[in-house]
Amino acid sequence: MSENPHVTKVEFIKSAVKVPDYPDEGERPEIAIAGRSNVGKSSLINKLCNRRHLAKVSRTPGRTQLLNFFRINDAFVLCDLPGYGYAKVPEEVRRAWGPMVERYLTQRRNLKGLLLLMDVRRDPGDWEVDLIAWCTHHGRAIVPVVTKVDKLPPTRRAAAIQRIAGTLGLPAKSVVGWSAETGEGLEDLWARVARLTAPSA
Ligand SMILES: Nc1nc2c(ncn2[C@@H]2O[C@H](COP(=O)(O)OP(=O)(O)OP(=O)(O)O)[C@@H](O)[C@H]2O)c(=O)[nH]1
Ligand SMILES: [Mg+2]
Repeated sequence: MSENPHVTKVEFIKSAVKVPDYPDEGERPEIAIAGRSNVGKSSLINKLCNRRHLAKVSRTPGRTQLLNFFRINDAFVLCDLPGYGYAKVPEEVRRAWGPMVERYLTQRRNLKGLLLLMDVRRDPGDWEVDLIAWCTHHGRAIVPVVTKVDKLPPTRRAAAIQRIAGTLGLPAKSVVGWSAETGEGLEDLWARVARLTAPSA
């Protein structure tokens, strides 16, 4: 894998479900990675951190079922959230998703914002729109990230991103176009992460 000059140190901290089990990272800023199942959350963490197998990637949607915490450069924390909306996980797991993630989003004190991942080939639905509204209401910053742009020919990417931004009611330039396959969007994403985790943010 090519060098990523932004990353000097990456540590898996722990997995957790309940609030008392979250790692105590004090004031260290944290960013959560949210999105539908299979959208590429774990792949984004791996690419962002320049590690192949840090977060578990799977062709089988619903692989990540816990909150997974990673400490980056001793400076900030990434939290890989379980994917929303995968039908084939057991009913009790599916029912637990909402409360687990909602507790995290409302109670995690050092959470600075969310990367909201959406597949470039899909229209965002109510879930994404509701999550953005919820974050706005609760004062959590959102960075919209359109994933798997390598799946579309370059000539169709801008229009797809424009359409997704339009559905969300956001300016197209607020959306990061991303590919974990090619690394497209890496600099843009790092700039957003740096801004969110800056001491004054
Ligand atoms: N072509 C392409 N495939 C991708 C990209 N990102 C992820 N994938 C593939 O999409 C599948 C799902 O990726 P994951 O990173 O496991 O997705 P996830 O959102 O963490 O999934 P859950 O944990 O199940 O919610 C895997 O087969 C990845 O290789 C991308 O940018 N481009
Ligand atoms: Mg995952």
